[in-house]
Amino acid sequence: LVALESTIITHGMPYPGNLEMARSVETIIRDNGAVPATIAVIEGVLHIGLEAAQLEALAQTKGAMKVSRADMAFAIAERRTGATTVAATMIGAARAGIRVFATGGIGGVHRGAEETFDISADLEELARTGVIVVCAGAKAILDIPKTLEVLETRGVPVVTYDSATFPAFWSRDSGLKSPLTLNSPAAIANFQTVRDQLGVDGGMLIANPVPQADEIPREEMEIYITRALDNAERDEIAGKAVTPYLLDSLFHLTDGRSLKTNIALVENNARLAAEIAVAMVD
Ligand code: PSU
Ligand code: MN
Repeated sequence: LVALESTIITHGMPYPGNLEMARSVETIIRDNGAVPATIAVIEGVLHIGLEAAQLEALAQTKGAMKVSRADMAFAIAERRTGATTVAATMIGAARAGIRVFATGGIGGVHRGAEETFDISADLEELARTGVIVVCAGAKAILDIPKTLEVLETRGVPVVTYDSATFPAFWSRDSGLKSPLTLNSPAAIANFQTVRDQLGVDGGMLIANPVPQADEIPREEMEIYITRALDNAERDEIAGKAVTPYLLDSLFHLTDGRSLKTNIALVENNARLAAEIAVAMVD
């Protein structure tokens, strides 16, 4: 089984690209011998795996909550519809016994966190919940060095797949050395087995660089990121609205071009996550 998050569908990409992505990652996971389970709270019920019609409705819904550890139970208790972030999806996956999860980018330490204290609950969840999260690194809207520092402090292994440098979402290289590197799904599965044997709990982050053909160079993205951050400051965006605001700004600033890369990298992560899930039961 491979878990998939739903905030990326409701708050991370515009319709209909979001639905196209949500469907294609499920197909890719099946084609690679695993079973996809998109996780979301729908009218107060935590779903581990969505029917086609539910996925389609979620992709078009405007009012879904963005739920994380703090408010996932609130959404259930109040019979609300909530899309799960990386943190909340990890909680749902662990509860269902799913050990591998594919997404695009994780939340992290925001630029300026020394003033705002804006650090994603995803990092804390990685420290405590035993799920392997496959992502394409962290977006440069974040402070990537500080994000890696927090992961190290909290004991989260950061493993880049087949590369010595940590990727930065749209770009293959953040300019930072990856703490760890492994070159096969079997080696990742084996690493997890040894962690289990040692009694080291908590999650692990697998960073999978975007395929070269789909990459947008770092210097080019930086121009748009600076503008998106300026807009967020001007509009006094804070709290859980920050990440969705920045993602939406970037889609507009790049004229939708970043969406193509975003879909390609999630698909790439779905493939690797399925391979890891298969290797873990071998
Ligand atoms: N980063 C992305 N795309 C996303 C997200 C982050 O590149 O869709 C979403 C994920 O669901 C992630 C959440 O868990 O945003 C983090 O939000 P916050 O920074 O508010 O913790
Ligand atoms: Mn935040």
